[in-house]
Amino acid sequence: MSNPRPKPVAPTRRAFLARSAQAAAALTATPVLGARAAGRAAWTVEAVATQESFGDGATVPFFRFQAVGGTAVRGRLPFLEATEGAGATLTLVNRLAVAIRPGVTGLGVGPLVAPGATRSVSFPMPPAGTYLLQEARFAGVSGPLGFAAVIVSRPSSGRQELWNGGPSYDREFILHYQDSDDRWNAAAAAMTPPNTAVYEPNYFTLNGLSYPATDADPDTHIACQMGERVLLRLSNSGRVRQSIHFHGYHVEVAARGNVPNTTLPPKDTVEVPAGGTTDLILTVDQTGLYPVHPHSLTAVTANGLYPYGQLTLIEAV
Ligand SMILES: [Cu+2]
Repeated sequence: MSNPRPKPVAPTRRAFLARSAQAAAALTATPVLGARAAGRAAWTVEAVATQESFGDGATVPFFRFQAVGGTAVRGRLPFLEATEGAGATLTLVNRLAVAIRPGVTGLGVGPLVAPGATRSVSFPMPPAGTYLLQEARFAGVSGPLGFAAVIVSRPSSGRQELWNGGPSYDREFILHYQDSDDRWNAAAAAMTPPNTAVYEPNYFTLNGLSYPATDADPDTHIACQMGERVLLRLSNSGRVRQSIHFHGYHVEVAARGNVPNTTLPPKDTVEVPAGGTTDLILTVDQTGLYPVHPHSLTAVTANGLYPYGQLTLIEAV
């Protein structure tokens, strides 16, 4: 009541769904072997096995999408962006010993990519918003194992706004949350199926990094200035439903799952469901250094040791 917000201007839900359905049909219908870039965006990522070190001294096997060539990154993860409606071509190089399959949340799945193979899939960029590239063959497991990349579809207006006529912003940060049970990772690294009946996550990453590396990376250390509107694109490919807590500020929930929010008031804790996205606007109304972290304290540890994991800081001057 005390915080009137501009009413979001959005496509109707029907129009949004229709356009998403078109994009989904295109993604599944046009896998192209060895294709050249058909449109304005061409991204190449490799699927690789990695060994990652954590603050408790452990080294844990992970499976990652890794950016190749001119593909952008945020932290350890590829970052894929293009304008809505533009043609996008994703090329996946599979360096693993098992076949995998790329998928984009809300759009569909691409072709199976055999071990050692390279395949491309082309699709029109969906309506402006935040999406996830995931590994779809082992859905439900591959996120905790480390596979993820954020895809941002920019509005055709070319403005710094979430969608045409939507909330505007001065700066943007991509914050992707993943939780992992290292027993699952160890099983997968040994080419055996994880015991999916038991999931007790003990390692937690933000853009593939854990604190203090998150705070050292300018893409997760949220530096901003008094008076700015900062867009935070949160997403989650772990299994834990995250409740991200802000010290110092209340944030506006701009959209959840790319559906504009018209009901929730400004909040200091926001939900990011497993497999979901939540776009926030932080209006910088005070200076200082403020933590941002999941409200579940285990997520701010490395196997119980504090403070590591999915902690980062807002630094407002
Ligand atoms: Cu706190």
